[in-house]
Amino acid sequence: MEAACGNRNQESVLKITRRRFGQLSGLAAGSVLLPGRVGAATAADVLLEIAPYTVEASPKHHIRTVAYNGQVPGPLVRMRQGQEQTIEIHNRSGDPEVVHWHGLFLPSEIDGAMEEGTPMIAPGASARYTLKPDLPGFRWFHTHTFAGKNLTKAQYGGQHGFVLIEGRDNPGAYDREVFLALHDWGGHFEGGDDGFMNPVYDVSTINGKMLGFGEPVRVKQGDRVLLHILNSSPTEVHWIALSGHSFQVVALDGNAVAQLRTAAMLRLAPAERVSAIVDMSNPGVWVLGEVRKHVQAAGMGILIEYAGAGGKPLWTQPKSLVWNYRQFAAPVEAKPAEEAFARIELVFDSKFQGHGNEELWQINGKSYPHTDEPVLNAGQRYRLVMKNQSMDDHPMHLHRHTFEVRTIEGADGLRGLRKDVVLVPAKSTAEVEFVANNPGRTLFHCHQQDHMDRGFMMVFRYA
Ligand SMILES: [Cu+2]
Repeated sequence: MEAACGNRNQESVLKITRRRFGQLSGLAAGSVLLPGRVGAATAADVLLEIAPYTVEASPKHHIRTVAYNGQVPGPLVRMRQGQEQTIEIHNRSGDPEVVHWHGLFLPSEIDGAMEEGTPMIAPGASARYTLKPDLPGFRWFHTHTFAGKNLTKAQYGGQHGFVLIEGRDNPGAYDREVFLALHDWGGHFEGGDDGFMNPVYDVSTINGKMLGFGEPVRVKQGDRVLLHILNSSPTEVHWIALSGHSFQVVALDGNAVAQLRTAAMLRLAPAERVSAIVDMSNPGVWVLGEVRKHVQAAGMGILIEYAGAGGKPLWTQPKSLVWNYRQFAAPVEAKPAEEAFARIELVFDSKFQGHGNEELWQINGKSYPHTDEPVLNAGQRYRLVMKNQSMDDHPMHLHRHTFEVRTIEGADGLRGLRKDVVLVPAKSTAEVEFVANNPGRTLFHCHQQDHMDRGFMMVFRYA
């Protein structure tokens, strides 16, 4: 099994010595392996340095941002289930920072959201803690700060990286893994048809590079490649296709799907992950990229190049956008019995504050920090009934827990669709269930940065 990013830097990969399993390994372009303090009695397993960095998306597109370990995306962090990791974070940026471990089940004090009680790391300061990863799968880490009107800060910037938690057994039915992060840059607010202000972007990248400017993903005929795709965009849903190929989706948000399905394209809302196997059985040079032409034209694409193939990269424009969650849910005969649950009703809406003004987002008529704090009883199963009365789709994220999607996109009674982010379509109701199995303050929010900044957050607390 070999891990790589599309634009990997061969030399930096060779320099990596995995002194022990689970150590930070950086595999993206220009990756730097920062050893623990040399000579220190206990070197950290994962060392993150937050510092200013310039992303060279193309020779003409240099983006000044803040990143982890001098690379975008940040280093690939591999951990093993149940094996304790020491994390050390140095903040060499000019702003207080916090690192959220998205999809892990950590104590609130280190989960990485100040709303849960994780301390911010002041400029020039460091943090050090240990964590024990549970449940294998494709997770990620990212900043969890406020951007407001500054569309270079928080998730608009370069602070995101992959986490892969390896299970005790690895089925290994693939030849190699490739990690891809979708991102949008250079945003500014523009008034939409609805009168609301929405961010629009100049540049879109995969692993920090615009289409044609990164290293291709190099494959051989007959390879089975496991793609781990993360949408780290601050606000945008993305649609991804690989011309000449299809995706066998094996996991959503790192959790194995109940039903393996082959898809012509993938849809990823902000913070969602899709893991999919691609059979490399169609030699050539192909584009993996955004299906919508204007987004691909802004740079969101990467080349998949077969050994020995040459010529112009090929892209076939799909005619329509196709995706639904329910195809990956359990087949009817495999559904487990229903369990008792308590309902938590949540109504999402926005408060229009006049043309050209940012709207305020509300849950049950209140904006964070004034939102309700529902109290959870440990061990109880809860159903979040999310009634989205707004005109926007929202990628809703629950920290520190996995939920099961039960109702979405008009489909009811779904089982086996386990996620930590779900895109709730406009003017619809979605329902998810989770077991309150991780006491501590738990943030629930829309993952769209401008929406969370405008109050679309609430905290659950345990009795
Ligand atoms: Cu939202």
